[in-house]
Amino acid sequence: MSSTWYAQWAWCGRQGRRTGVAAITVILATAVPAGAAAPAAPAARAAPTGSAGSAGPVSRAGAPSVHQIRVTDRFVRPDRPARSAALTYDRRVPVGARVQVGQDVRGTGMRVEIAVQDAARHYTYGVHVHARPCGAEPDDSGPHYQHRKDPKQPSTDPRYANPRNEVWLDFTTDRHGSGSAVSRQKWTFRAGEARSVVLHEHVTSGRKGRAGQAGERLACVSVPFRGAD
Ligand SMILES: [Cu+2]
Repeated sequence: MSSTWYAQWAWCGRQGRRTGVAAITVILATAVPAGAAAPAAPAARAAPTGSAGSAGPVSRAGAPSVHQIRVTDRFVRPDRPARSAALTYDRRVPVGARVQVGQDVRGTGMRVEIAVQDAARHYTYGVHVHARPCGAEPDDSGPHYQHRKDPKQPSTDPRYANPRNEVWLDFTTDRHGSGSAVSRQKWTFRAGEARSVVLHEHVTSGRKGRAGQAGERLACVSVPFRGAD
């Protein structure tokens, strides 16, 4: 968990109270060609992640481009989907708890992270990237996103349902109900096939026949994850 990531909480808290709506930041990198006339300093400066909808270059000249997505919101009941990208179906993810999901795509790999505040205390959530957006029903988010798809669905085969072939973000909250997790992969999503992050009721199993299972779906965050270019 980088300090930058936590630093954004101050901003996202203010944003959430003021508007009550999803704050989605999509930052599209524009790589500066070698020898370009543009001065190096602005291109090398970090993108402004502290304001919703801001966009700007985040790559240094010559480095692989970086695409960033941030979704920050507060959980609402599933009958109010217009108010938030984050829906909760169960008291173990309280209405009003804050969530931030981020994706950084760099070259052919990516980093996905989640952070929550004001969730249940000392609680372990099983968390994964799912294929479809959140909906009124917990199952609307569909199956887990898999890099190599298991021909047998639902997938409980640990050769497919594992944290290298799927994005798992299990975490345990502290005494304040805060928690976070990071997943790094050497691949990126297929465009349009990864649409949400689901919080389940317990830690994710890795056992054969139960691999990838983490119990009931307690809450869901819709995220417009980027696919490969
Ligand atoms: Cu899941």
